[in-house]
Amino acid sequence: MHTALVIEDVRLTPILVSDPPLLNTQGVHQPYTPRLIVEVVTRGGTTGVGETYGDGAYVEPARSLAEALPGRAVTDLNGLFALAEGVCGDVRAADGGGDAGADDRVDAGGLRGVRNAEKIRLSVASAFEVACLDALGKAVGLPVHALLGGKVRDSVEYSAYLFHRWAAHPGPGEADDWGQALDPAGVVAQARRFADTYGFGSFKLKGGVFEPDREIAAIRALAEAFPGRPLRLDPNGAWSVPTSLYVADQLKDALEYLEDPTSGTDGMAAVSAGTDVPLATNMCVTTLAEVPEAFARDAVQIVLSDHHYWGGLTRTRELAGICRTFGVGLSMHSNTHLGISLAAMTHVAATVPELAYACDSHYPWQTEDVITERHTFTGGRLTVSDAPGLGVALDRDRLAALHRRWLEDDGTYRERDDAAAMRAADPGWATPAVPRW
Ligand code: GKR
Ligand code: MG
Repeated sequence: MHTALVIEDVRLTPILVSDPPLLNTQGVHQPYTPRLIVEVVTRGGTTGVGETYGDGAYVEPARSLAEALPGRAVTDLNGLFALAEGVCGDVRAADGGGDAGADDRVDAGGLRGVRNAEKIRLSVASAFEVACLDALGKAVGLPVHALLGGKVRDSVEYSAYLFHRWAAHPGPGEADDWGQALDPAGVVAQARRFADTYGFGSFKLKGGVFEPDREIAAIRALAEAFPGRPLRLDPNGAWSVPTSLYVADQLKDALEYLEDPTSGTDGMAAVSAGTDVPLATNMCVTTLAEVPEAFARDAVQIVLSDHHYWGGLTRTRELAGICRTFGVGLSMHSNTHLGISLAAMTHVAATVPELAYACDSHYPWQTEDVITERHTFTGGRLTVSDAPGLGVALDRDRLAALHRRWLEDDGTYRERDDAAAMRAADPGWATPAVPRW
């Protein structure tokens, strides 16, 4: 083994990142959201970085993996996943006391599909995999995309991620300068600012917030304001099959795809059978176990991969191969994330030939970061970095400040809970059952 590539130390830094009041079907984003930053330090003195979800269910198994990793090589990615399976085996214990029903739970209140032990383990291991690839790339002087087989494009297209939103979180605190967007005019104004500032040419609206006709009107207003531009609507499974078919029919001339209109494979298959509007998902198919049935029943036409929960960059490429085999499209999902994950998304997206849709990214909503130079979208695209590794550097002062915020938090924000945030404005709010409409 090349000793310079052996892992000497692993550092974990849980942080809280500020987040604007973006609405979804579960409630509203909290003022702060948890993320976990992983650093892998080699004997050769190279540090690689990774990032993943930061709720307790992820941080606890990450600690076990961090302890077990020293002594292994950053090249041993297969060994990393085997190790994760061994040392993070008991993730259910970290996920609510070993409840046997944990496999049936949904993630983030129902926004990210099934929540099971394997998915949590992969989401944890993904940050270590990205950190190993970053360290390896830096050590040998190659960008991460080269370690994944080489880029097939020099830039990656992203879409504007539009949200209905409030002007500010309830209570004291500073508001950003976006203002509220609670109707079609507000959504169009937000889209215009995204287009003017970042050059985005396609638009995704987070739906499931208001009754479907109001969201249909928002998409119609976008279609009028941006004729011919790809538009997507994602209610996170909030609609029944008949409602989904109604929306699909109303918007069939306007939508590039409809994302997770309804919950579950049965529902998605029924919607798919009743419309020609393609269906995309980051909820119905989020694990390999869900692939065979969903693909056999043509329940989804596009999988929105999230390298965190699919287990990293090499496994995202395996998913791309599976999608290619079955003629299913591939694009990329995003949850609140920082610049390390955006760099990782861009490297892997650059290596997948069939990626034919602009990827999602929450990044423009995140004004805080842990890297020294924020990514800049130009013409709606990010240039693929050819610098060694991911091409990002940690800003240690920022990292320390965001970690301090996590340390000082009384537990209110250490778990993402959009329904709890909604209760700050509406004390009677309960997590809505699906279908809502
Ligand atoms: O940030 O509110 C949100 C989104 O709803 C997010 O949680 C989802 O996981 O971005 C995701 C999606 O596309 O469904
Ligand atoms: Mg989605």
